[in-house]
Amino acid sequence: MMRLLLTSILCLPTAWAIWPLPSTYTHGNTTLWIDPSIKITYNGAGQVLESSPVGTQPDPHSSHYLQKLLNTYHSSWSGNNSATHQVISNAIQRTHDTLFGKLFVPWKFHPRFSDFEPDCNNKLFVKSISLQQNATDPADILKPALGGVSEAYTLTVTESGDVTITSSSSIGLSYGLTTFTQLFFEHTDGGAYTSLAPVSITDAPKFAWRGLNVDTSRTFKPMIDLYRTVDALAYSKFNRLHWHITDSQSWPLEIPSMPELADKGAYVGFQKYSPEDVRALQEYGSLLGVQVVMEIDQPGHTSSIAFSHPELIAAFEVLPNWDTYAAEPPSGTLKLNSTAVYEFLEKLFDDLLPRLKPLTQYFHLGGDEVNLNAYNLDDTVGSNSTKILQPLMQKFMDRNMAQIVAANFTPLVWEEMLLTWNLTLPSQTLINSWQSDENVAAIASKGYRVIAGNYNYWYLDCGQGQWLDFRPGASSAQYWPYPDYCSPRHNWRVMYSYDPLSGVPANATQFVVGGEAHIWSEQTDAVNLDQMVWPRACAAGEVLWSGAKDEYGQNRSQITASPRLSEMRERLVARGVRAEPIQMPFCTMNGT
Ligand code: CP6
Repeated sequence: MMRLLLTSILCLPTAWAIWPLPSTYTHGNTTLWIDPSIKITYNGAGQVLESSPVGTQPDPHSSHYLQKLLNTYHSSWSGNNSATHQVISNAIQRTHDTLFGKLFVPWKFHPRFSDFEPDCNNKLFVKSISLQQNATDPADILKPALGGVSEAYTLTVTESGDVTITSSSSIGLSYGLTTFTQLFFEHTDGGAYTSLAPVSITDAPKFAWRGLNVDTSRTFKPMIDLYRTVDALAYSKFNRLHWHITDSQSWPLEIPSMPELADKGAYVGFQKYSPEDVRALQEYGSLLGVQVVMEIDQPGHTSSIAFSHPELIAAFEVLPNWDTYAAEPPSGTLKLNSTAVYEFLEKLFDDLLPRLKPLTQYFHLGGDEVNLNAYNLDDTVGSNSTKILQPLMQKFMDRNMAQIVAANFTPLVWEEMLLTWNLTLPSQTLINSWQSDENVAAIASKGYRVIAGNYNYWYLDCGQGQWLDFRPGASSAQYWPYPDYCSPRHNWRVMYSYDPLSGVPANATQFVVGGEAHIWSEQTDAVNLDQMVWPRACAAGEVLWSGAKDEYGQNRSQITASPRLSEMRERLVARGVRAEPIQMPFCTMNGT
């Protein structure tokens, strides 16, 4: 008896495979099936939408699937005040695709040879799925967070098959549908079922800002890969794509008023992002609740500008001691006291900001890793003294900030601008922290809103790596070959154990608006992007949605998280994201 009990506990198949974990939930063990003829109805804003019938689904692993989605989504985009309806109708279509597309619902991990599947006789089907928006803000897709529209939702599934999702926002309803799809598994005899009815979920995010920072300068990412990343972000309930679009190594961003920037700065002619590409990604993200926040990093991390405007850059490609002047080769920084630089930035932002504005209220001005020594070689400064540089940096950022704020954006900067350079910044500035928990606490204690993402936990490309160079006498500063950037990588457990609130005084936690995982891309391009990001980013995603602590105030259990994350990984793979496994099916099937 004891043995039986123990076996049944140890071998308990994962009953609950929702990722991220909802705030509160209960479920039973009644089986419900779902059929492609199911109608999803929406009755918000005095209008009724109904789901369309399902067509043939292409293979999710081919780019045709995403292409099909993109066509649907882009053709339905209008950007006007029916945006709420666009979000809902796309969410409905997506739910159909997810539940009934080929292999879009994975089979359930289960103890081997166990009788784990419900029998197929007398199937009880989901009868109705009703989306109820209890208040309507037509602009709700633009501000799903930070004092805007709520992302909270409720989901109930009755034992007899009536499903109700409620929210005050379209994105909330969309999240409810996402959660709903995660109740289902594919039966080996065909069809999709859940064995969890009745279900009752009340859910809302812990943090308003849940982001992934993607670097497209070190390596270029084709648009299709960015779309897929946004899709996976939305499915994991992230709401920000921080697009670190330019850096020292390449400038892939087309600026119509200065075409030379990308003509000379992109690695190659076809590795560019056009204004239409940028807009299309914003639109795609908006429909899924993922706001695209663009960063033009400066004044450091800008040497790619020198390919077209050498007169604006100091300390460009100083060989072989680039590391005296920059964090990474090639060195090069915008001159700090130059009218030409000011005019360049003004022209750049005048071109870019009005185009971004309709679909985001944020703009990231960079400000990380500025090396004082570079200004020894800057003919407009000629010094590395903080006393001389600090006021110049204040003036530089004041000018930038004035333009950003005048264009009605909320600015973001990396934490060095506040903590290292002691700049006075507009009080609404969001501070992107990366170096330590102490810094998060310091920023919050100063009363600035902070986005956490300690590099010891949430850098997807990095672990406790070291640079080993076996050439006698060689140093990491030697320009070529540039040593392995950073390895090994943090595993999902490390990411899962990070709490953005760690060390933050109780009276300052409200300033921690969320966090970001980062995929710096020295060694990540489209080929390994999915494997590098997924499913480890989901670990950060759950911390940001559900909080790092469980109901007892302890770090969430990795023991219960691992089978759930394994299931989530299968769901990502099923929708065409090449997420890597976190453990053997053997482990998941044995309930560990
Ligand atoms: N690029 C930029 C980077 C990094 C940062 N900014 C970085 C720094 C340290 C590590 C990893 C990445 N590659 N622009 C820091 C914000 Cl360990």
